[in-house]
Amino acid sequence: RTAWKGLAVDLGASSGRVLTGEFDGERLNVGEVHRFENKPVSLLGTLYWDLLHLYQQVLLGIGRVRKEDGPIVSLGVDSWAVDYGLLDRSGHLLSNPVHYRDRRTEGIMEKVGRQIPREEIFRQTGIQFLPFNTLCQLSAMRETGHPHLEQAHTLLMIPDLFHYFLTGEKVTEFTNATTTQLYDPTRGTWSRPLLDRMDIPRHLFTGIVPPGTELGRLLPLVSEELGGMDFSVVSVATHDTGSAVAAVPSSSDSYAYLSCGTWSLLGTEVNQPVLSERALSLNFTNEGGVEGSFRLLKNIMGLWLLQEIKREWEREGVFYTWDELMDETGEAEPFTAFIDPDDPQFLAPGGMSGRIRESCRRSGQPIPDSNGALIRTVTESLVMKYRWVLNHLEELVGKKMDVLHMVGGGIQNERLCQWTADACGRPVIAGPIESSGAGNLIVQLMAAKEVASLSEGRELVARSFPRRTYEPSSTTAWNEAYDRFQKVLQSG
Ligand code: ADP
Ligand code: LRH
Repeated sequence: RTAWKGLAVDLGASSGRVLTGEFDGERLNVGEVHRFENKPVSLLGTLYWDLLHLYQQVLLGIGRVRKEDGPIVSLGVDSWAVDYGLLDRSGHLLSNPVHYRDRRTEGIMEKVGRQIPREEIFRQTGIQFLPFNTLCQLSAMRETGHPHLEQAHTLLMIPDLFHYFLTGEKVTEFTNATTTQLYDPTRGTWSRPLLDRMDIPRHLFTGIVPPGTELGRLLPLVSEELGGMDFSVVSVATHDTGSAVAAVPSSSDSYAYLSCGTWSLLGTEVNQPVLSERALSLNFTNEGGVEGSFRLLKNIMGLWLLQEIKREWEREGVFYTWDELMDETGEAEPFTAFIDPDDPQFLAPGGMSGRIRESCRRSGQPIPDSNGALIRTVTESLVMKYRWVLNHLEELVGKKMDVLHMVGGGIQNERLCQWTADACGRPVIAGPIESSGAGNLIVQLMAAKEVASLSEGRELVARSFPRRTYEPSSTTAWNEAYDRFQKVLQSG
């Protein structure tokens, strides 16, 4: 049969990619046509996403698709959550979107909490408290009297912004809408009480569409720029984590997932948001997923910490491949010092190795004295945090998870996968690497009625992508060190 062919644009915090997906009724064959760096730009003290660069690279990628391989049915864009662009009345972008790591939100979460009790915000939204949630970003704009808040007519999340550039349609897709901490999943609408009390204009917010909604065809100008290409644009699960979890190849209902890229997102799927006091005090989140499911999970600082150290060393002229970087840990003693990877001081870019060493010094632990020791401290701490979150997830849902599915670029780090299995004391199944891209394509296939349901889509992923299982070993050593890690968490 003629293969269905679609395009997935997956914009990650460290790189963007344009992927082709071909489905022949049996397997999904994913190919990478273009990958490009996503480097934020610091300008006059504000950290921006370089949106026009990203748009240009997306078009470049689409243009590289070989026309002779058959027509493209559809395209969908997914990206990181929480960030947005503001459009004026005539639909023009008011400014480059500000990066969630920009310092404008420092102290804002606490101020919001003084205006509206955390319990109330959590009851209404089910979303964890992170300083960069859209709620905090808009509150920061209000706090500083940013003129764009008054001038803006429409707010679009990053992937919705791309869909708008391609089709002219202004809508907000459900999975990403939930990450704003301004959406009420119980009522299925934007939370008017929260918007009003934070003095955020209601009119900024568009209608919400479920993942799999067809938005229309390319604008004539875009089609022209692409040499006459024409296809439909589908609003997929636009939150990259939503797409990644849609591609977790599991059939069991007692598994946890760990989406491993710039961020590490560890959780499970639930039918209803978990809004208990315990979920609030542990700061778990309930993000919207495909087929009305929710992702009960926690953000963990993730490979960002290693990315930043690697970048710092590159600036000093020391270049490592990811394998070489991890090999350095072989030279260092295990479990000498821990950090809490989620200490907010690690959120902003720059000077990461100094901040990590200082954190060890302050908590009275040995200061990592070599590159290997530093990488070991960071990676072991990250993996210990995985264990901590997994244990608390199990407590929240009241069941033990048999396996941990790891997906995303980070699974190319074999040591990370093995240590995760060791620390968590259970098998890790790693794959696929391009999970967000695969999930993006699965939702397009569901929209095209080529795939009937998410569970069928997951079976397709299981058939189509290689997976590797890591069995836990040397668990005793990790168990012994875990107490010390927890003490470091408590002392923070
Ligand atoms: P994002 O979508 O957030 O940009 P990715 O899913 O692309 O992130 O994952 C990026 C991370 O994957 C990098 O920070 C790095 O830690 C890891 N990674 C990428 N390539 C390799 C590799 N060849 N070996 C080991 N790890 C890798
Ligand atoms: C991962 C991610 C995550 C969000 C963060 C801002 O890319 O979307 O789910 O919390 O970026």
